[in-house]
Amino acid sequence: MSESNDCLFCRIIAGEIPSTKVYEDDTTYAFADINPKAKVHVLVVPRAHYANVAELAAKDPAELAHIVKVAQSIADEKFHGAYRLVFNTGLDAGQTVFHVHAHVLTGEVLDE
Ligand code: DGP
Repeated sequence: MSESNDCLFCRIIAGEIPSTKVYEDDTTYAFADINPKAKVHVLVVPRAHYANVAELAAKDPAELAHIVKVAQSIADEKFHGAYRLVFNTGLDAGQTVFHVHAHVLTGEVLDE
């Protein structure tokens, strides 16, 4: 089975599984988290498959910087530029989908 058949987020990026799009460009896709932990909870992902943020940083640091820029622009639009950016990395840290994704939490004042 190919990576995109195996990987939930590859299938979302390919449009095989529906999602609520927030932003897209040639390299990056952003969509609403199915289980929001804040008023606005967006997942920002590279279209290319990397398992986690460390792999992305090593192989395509420009894309990692771009993901931060996309997160910033979402927060600029939704909540005067304030946001929390989380990359869960590893099963024991709560990573459940092994296609790197930035959680962007914004839209309201966040608890610590
Ligand atoms: P993590 O635990 O860091 O791997 O985050 C995975 C996130 O993905 C979690 O917050 C829920 C979200 N998620 C899982 N399945 C789907 C889905 O089918 N659609 C959407 N929009 N989000 C999903």
